[in-house]
Amino acid sequence: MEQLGVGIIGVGTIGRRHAENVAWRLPRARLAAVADANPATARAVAEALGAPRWYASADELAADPDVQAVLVASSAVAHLDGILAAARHGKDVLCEKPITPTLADADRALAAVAAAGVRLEIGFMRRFDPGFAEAKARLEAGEIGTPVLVKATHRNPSLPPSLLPASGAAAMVGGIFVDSAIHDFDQARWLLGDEVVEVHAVAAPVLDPARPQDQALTTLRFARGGLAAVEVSLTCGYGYDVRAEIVGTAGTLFVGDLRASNCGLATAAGLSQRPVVHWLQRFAEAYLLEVESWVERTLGNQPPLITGRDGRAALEIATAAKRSADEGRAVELPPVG
Ligand code: ISE
Repeated sequence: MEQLGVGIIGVGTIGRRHAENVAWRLPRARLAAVADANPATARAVAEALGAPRWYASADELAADPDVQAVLVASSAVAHLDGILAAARHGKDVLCEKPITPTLADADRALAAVAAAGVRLEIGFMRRFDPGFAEAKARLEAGEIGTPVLVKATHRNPSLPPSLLPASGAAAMVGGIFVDSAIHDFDQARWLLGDEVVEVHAVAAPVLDPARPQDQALTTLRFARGGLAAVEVSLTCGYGYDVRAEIVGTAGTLFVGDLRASNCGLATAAGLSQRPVVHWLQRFAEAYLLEVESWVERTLGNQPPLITGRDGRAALEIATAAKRSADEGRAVELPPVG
């Protein structure tokens, strides 16, 4: 059976999950190598998962002849380096969101990918979540008439490590919008099949002015008149809560379930169920399906499903939301060429 030799750059939280999926759960892929800025981490993951080689740099991994395709899962500030390394060595690449923290770097990445003639896929895993994928299919089948409004709820129990000052997130210029809300922005764009023309956002570090913004509300207006309302909270405390409603002229589709399983508890004190507490838990199947799709499309020489242009579009919305929140005004986006 033909297998794709996959090299993974960045084997922290999400990169480790991708490496496990490639090593254990995807027969058409093999873990050819891993790289991490922390060599000890790269070595430990390689040894734990049976990867034959490990590296301390993106370029060394991308140069490895057994690495046929590169998965970039490093911190967002290192995504450009990973994409450029893959392009330099002629390797197709799947890059986690955001494509890069800034639009200028996104344009550099897209130019390098185009010049090298390699394929760039962006890791918006929600599109592979069975619930969201069903909603998209039923929406396209006309079950709710014309979709006109998307309402997104996206709550983390606490501030993600990628936004903590110690993580070097100072370079994450978009904060809550580029790191977190970007999923909801891509989701709304994908579900409505339309481009955003206006963004209006408010955000606040509600708990402590010295901390990064941890609450944000964003309104999106689309070219054909559709709207989206996106709520992101990074301090909800109770679990990891991602839900959406897609309102159409003939009905509404609902997506999302906070329950970790269908096991509940009933006592004299009342009813209770355990919530989902982490995005790896909530989107475990989506992450596996996302990489499986990328492996199959790469082996089949097919174009990316979620393109670099999709990645840039979501980043443009997130960047505009950050600007809107900072400047206290709506921000218009240039028409899509
Ligand atoms: C994290 O990087 C993710 O991608 C999660 O889906 C999101 O909920 C979280 O806020 C981000 O930090």
